[in-house]
Amino acid sequence: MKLYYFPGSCALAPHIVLEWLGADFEPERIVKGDPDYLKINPLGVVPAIHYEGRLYTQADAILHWLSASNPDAQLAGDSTPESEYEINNWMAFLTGDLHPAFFPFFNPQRYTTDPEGLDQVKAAGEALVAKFYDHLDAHLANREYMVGEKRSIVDAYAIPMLRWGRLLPKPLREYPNLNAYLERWEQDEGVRRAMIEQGLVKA
Ligand SMILES: N[C@@H](CCC(=O)N[C@@H](CS)C(=O)NCC(=O)O)C(=O)O
Repeated sequence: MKLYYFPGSCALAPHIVLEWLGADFEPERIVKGDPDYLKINPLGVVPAIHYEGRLYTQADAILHWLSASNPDAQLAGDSTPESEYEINNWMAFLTGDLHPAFFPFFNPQRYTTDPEGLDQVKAAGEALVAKFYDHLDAHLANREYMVGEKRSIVDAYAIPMLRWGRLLPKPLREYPNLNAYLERWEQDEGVRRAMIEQGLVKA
């Protein structure tokens, strides 16, 4: 199994889950726009996993697939309709609302043809992230996990989404619950192994 990633990207989420599962896999670092990678994944984005002749893409689908392939680990709730809803609800929020809210900040040139307008696009992205961070910060008050009482694929995906917050002008510590949650998870053994492998922290 090969995991394609850019360091610190949303591919950190499946990387963490693979570490939690103790999976036998090889992380492969990609350079954005690499023509060889475009032959493998024409969209050029990560994460992607190559396994038994097939390419698996889309973080949400990959995380559910990893969890379903390793049911004993119970990384996607307890299979009740209520827990399924909670997992899917938060995955949709993180992958469909929060992640894209960062795009205008990271890649403002994709959102305007006016070179003078780049700062305004970035500011609009920051405002959107702030709205979603407020929502998450309220959710995480007095909670150890994003969903229920044990770790799940939602925690794995929340971690890179909160690490990105450190790149924004507004300090992450202004969201006390997000900051505490992230600092706690960054001490987790599997999370640390994934971050070390991606070169994000020192061993
Ligand atoms: N919908 C995709 C989005 C993947 C995505 O945008 N990944 C980012 C890294 S976090 C990426 O590869 N960006 C490179 C680019 O947009 O060129 C998913 O959830 O997997």
